[in-house]
Amino acid sequence: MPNISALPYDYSLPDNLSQIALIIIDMQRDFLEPGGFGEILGNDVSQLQSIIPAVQTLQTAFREKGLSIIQTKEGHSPNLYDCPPSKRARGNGKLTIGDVGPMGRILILGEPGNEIIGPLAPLDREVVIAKPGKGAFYHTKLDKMLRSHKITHLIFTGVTTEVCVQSTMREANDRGYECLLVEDATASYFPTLKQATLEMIRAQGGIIGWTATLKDTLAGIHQTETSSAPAG
Ligand code: TIU
Repeated sequence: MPNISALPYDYSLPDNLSQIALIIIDMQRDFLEPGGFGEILGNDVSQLQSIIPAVQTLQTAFREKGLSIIQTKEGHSPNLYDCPPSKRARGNGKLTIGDVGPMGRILILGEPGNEIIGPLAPLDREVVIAKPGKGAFYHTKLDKMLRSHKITHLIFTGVTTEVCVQSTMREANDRGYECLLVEDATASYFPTLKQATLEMIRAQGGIIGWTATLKDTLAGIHQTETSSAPAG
């Protein structure tokens, strides 16, 4: 069985690569560009931009091999029915979710700020899951979609490592998916929190999953071939 060299030990890939999916979490303008929700929360968004080439490299590799790619974006309905008041109150800033900011209404589906950044724009046939929570399984059809395509292995990338990426990985791990986080394809506004998250994921024998470098992930993916149609 092909492996990815990972921590805390090798990550076993399925014999049929159609059972894996690349999960790209929330690479949307709201978090990566000035004027978005990330900056409104007081963060330096340039911290996140360094991973764009690594995520692009994986996106290209998965496209070339015909493998599933699923992107997520955090966003709410314009009438905010899916945004609890407690979430709107977070950040304690002048502007919050639903208010008008420099890129349209903040964290609202369909607004300019809610688009996936240009370099990672999905193809028409690729899936983008809109999620109202930090975790991508909360109030979405992600689990049903993955199971209907017999996907068992999830390769995680995106932002931010300790918030939406970690929340989603924990949800996926509890649902029985084999989860690997690509270390140089995930970022936080706080490098120390990213490092802590990588360590807590792979602690205790991989209690949440595995972490691996981009180079080792690509080497593992290229070891084997796929044989059936992907989800995205
Ligand atoms: N604020 C922060 O670090 N993250 C979020 O609000 N959402 C995601 O992580 N996508």
